[in-house]
Amino acid sequence: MALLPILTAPDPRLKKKSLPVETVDADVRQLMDDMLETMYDAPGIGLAAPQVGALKRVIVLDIDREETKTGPLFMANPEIVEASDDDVIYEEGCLSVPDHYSDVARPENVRVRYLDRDGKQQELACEGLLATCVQHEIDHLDGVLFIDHISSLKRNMILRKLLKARKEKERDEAEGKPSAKDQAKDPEHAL
Ligand code: GNR
Ligand code: NI
Repeated sequence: MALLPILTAPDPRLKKKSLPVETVDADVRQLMDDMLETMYDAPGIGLAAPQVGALKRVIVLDIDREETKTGPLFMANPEIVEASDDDVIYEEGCLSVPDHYSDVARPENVRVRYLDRDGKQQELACEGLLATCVQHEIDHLDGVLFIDHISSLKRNMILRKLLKARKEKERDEAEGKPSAKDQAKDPEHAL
């Protein structure tokens, strides 16, 4: 198992369409396991392969809610085969759009068909946060981020702030300052 670096917007790899997996082989399973570890570490409730620079149609999810305790889900080539007419609005975030959140409307319930970690075809009826998250992850496989669902004014403001934050982080690192994330993990800097 390994932690993989998560790409952040703007990055051309996050805008690309990912390719279907031919077979769920040992390499794909390794990618799934590394993605799950990376997602738990972040922490997040879903992760798509392009977010770690692998342009393959692979996603992992784990929604830890009373209503939807699914345990970890591994999906290759996920497809929405049915969607409800009714939409629901959730405030979404994304590990590739750190520190920004926006309301996004999506179908409330979806049925997803995919290959599981053993390469077996499965279908899963998704509702609540799981339905939102699986659609957010499949969007990543098509080069779409949640900010592509909001106004261009708000999207451009977020992208501008992300670029500024990246430049400040690069400058701090060049000066040898530790990242905020490393500082948070350092017991010297704990409360
Ligand atoms: O951790 C995540 N939380 C989340 C909250 C609301 C809607 C979607 C998500 S997915 C996100 C992790 C992520 O970026 N997955 O691609
Ligand atoms: Ni995301």
